Amino acid sequence: MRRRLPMRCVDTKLTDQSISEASEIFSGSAFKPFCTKAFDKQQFSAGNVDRCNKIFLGPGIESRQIFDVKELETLEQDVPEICLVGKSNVGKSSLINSLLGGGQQVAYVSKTPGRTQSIHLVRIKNMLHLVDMPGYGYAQVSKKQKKNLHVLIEEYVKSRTNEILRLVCVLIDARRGFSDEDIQLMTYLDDSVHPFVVVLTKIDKMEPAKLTTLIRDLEEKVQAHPFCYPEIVVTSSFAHANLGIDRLRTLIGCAAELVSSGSNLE
Ligand SMILES: Nc1nc2c(ncn2[C@@H]2O[C@H](COP(=O)(O)OP(=O)(O)OP(=O)(O)O)[C@@H](O)[C@H]2O)c(=O)[nH]1
Ligand SMILES: [Mg+2]
Repeated sequence: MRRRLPMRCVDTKLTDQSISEASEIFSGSAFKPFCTKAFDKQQFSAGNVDRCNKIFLGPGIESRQIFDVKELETLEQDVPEICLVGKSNVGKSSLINSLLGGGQQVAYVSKTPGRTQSIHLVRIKNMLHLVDMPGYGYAQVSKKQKKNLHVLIEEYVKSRTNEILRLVCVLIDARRGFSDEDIQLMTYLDDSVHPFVVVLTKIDKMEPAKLTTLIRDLEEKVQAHPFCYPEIVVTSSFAHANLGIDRLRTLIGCAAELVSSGSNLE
């Protein structure tokens, strides 16, 4: 099984203690320890935010394109990966540029939906890979192209253990909410035991009252997904507004274990 479980259970015998430990693992609270741990308030301490900002900013950024499922085998698996997925035009490439400080267009941003047709791998200081996936749900592409996009995303996720792929960011346009394809993808991530987080984009286009209602609604909906983090991350990459960018950098840093996420680990 790909999900990380406490190793101490492997070689214990059927004592009261081992039975109790085993029931704890399979009970609700321990079922998604990794997901809940990432929302420990301690992780957003000023020190952690500062450390994570430093990881994303400055030199040491390399990028490369992957055009074919077969090329997936050639992807280095020496550093943790964080992948960004979502509908076409939701703002995946813009968010990557914002995470990297917004000073350069590392990921290609376009007004034309469906522009990113390949996997774009961004290597940060030999510590982390950000993976920009092609967007799904664009009506103007052929059925065959649509299928190929889904195959590419699923093959990528399937090829990654969650030791490597630490977190999938499912981007949702704040003005649109969940589409059927988003839900389908989230169900796929649950089934393939990959932790994910819902990241709202373009919140600069939303009225604050509507945003609050939307967040409440989405937080209720994600409860049906055992591998989804319970908190929605809200962002804007618009005109260097950089809303939520520090928080997302910190969440990514913790999921990739580049900084500690627990109060007792620091
Ligand atoms: N107002 C606003 N516009 C944004 C934001 N993020 C992205 N955009 C705009 O949305 C459009 C699409 O952005 P991209 O980053 O290329 O979106 P994408 O998800 O990578 O698109 P594909 O690669 O085609 O799937 C561009 O015109 C961006 O300028 C945001 O936070 N606020
Ligand atoms: Mg893109």
